[in-house]
Parts: sequence; C-alpha cells; structure tokens
Amino acid sequence: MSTVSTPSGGGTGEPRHGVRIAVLWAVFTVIAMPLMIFVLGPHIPPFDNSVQAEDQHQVNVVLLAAATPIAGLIWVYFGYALTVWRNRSDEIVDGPPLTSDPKIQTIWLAVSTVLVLALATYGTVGLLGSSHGAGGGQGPSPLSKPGSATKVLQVQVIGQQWMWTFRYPAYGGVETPTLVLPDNTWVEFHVTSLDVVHSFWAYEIGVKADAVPGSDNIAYVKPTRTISFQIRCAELCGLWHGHMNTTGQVMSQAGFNTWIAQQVAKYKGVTKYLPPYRDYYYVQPLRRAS
Ligand SMILES: [Cu+2]
Repeated sequence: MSTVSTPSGGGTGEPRHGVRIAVLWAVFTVIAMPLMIFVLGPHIPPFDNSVQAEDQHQVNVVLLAAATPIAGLIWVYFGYALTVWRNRSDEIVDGPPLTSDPKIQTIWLAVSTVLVLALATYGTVGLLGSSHGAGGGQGPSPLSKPGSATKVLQVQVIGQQWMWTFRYPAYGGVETPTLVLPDNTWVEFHVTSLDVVHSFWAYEIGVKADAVPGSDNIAYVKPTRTISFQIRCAELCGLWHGHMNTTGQVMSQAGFNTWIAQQVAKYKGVTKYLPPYRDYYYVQPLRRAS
C-alpha cells in the first residue's frame, strides 16, 4: 500500500507541514532580505547621479525588498512540496482531490491588497510630497515640480529623425547638438519633436520623457555628479531609431558657464535665423514645388 503523505498534515503521525514551511520561509527571508538590500541593492540602477535617479534607485530597492519574501514563499513552498510530497513508490497514485481553502484565500487577498495599496501610497506620497519634481515626463502642466522659489535652468530637448538638439532659452535661444548641464542645478527639460514621436531617455540621470510633435513634455533633473551619460531614443521612430543616441555631460557650474559662452559665440551667426523660442513645434507641411 502506498505511504504517500498528504499536504493536510492532519493525519496521525503526520508532521506539521505548515509550521515547517513557515520556519523555512522565515529563515529564507531573514537571510535573503539583507542580501537583497545591502549586497544587491547598491548595484541597482540608476544610482545617485541626480536627485531623481536616487529616488528611482530607492524605489527599486524598496520594490525588491517587498518582493523578496513573496518570491521566497513560492520557492520554499515548491521546494518543500517537491521534496516531501514526492511519490517515491513505483505505483502511480492519485493524490487527494484539491479543494479550496477559504482561510488561505482570504489571507492572500488581504495581504496582496495591503501590499499593493501601501506601495501605491508610498509612490504617490514620494512623487507629490517631494519638492524636486520627477524625472519622468509629466506633460505641459507637471504636478510634481520643484518649489516655486527654486531657480531652474530651462533646456528644450528637440527630437527629430534621427538626432537630438538642445536649446537654451536663457542664453539667447542658442541650439546645440550636445547636451551639457551644470552640476547641482535644477533643470527643467521641455521635450518636444519636429516630426514623429521619440522618447528622450537618459537613464543614468533618471530622466525619460516622450517627445511628441506639438506637445511640451516637462521633466526635471538635478544632477549631483559630474559625469557623462548616455542619451537614447526609447521610442521606435523609423529606420535609424537605433542610432538616435548621443552622450550628455554634467559639468561644474564654472565649466558650464565657459561651455555655454563658447556655444553662444560659435552659433551666433545661426541663432539669429532661428524662430523665436517656443516650447513646442508643429509638423510643417511640405511645400509643393510649383
Ligand atoms: Cu527617435
């Protein structure tokens, strides 16, 4: 006769499987949580190159910490079930019929509801309660922005197939093919496009905003390290989408002042022919040759 034990644990001489699983799960969690937070956590992008990147880094670590016990419970349960409830006899036997367990279902429903609502509250409070704006594009009327007294440097980001241009309205509206930002300064990106939808993505400084023709998409960043960072287009935008990347630079304030003065002088002859600064562009219809 088969001696396969059942998950119920209620029979005579049957070990208390629920308690065993709970203990194994607790041991896993106590070991895995510090490893996730303190060993893996510091290696999770986008690091601390800007205030916004640091926020995103923290959120990623919190999500990882919250997910660890949940993943652990699943792994421990499967490991336990595969080891303890394995059918070791040569005989193929059917297990007892599966029935629902209202207690476990209620607990799981309650725990997952609390987890999701707690994380949603954490994210919303972090986004709206902060005084430093978000690195994600928020459209023309951002809800999350730096305090009104904060001085910001406006930089317009213009996408087009297949390159980026950057315009500095505070410096005579000069347009440059490279993005340079001063360190420790609030930057307000106004992201738009001349043709199709692109996406301005500089993950190392925690910025990502869609570039949509006719739209002014605002995102904020306050860089905290003098680094070079990748700029990529994150929206499939045609044949050379994959080549729509460049490198940006965060410089000291003095370095930025020197650089922008050079750009103003270098593009003086061109800047005067540019249209006045506006925070969006509309697609221009092609003029037919007559
Ligand atoms: Cu693109």
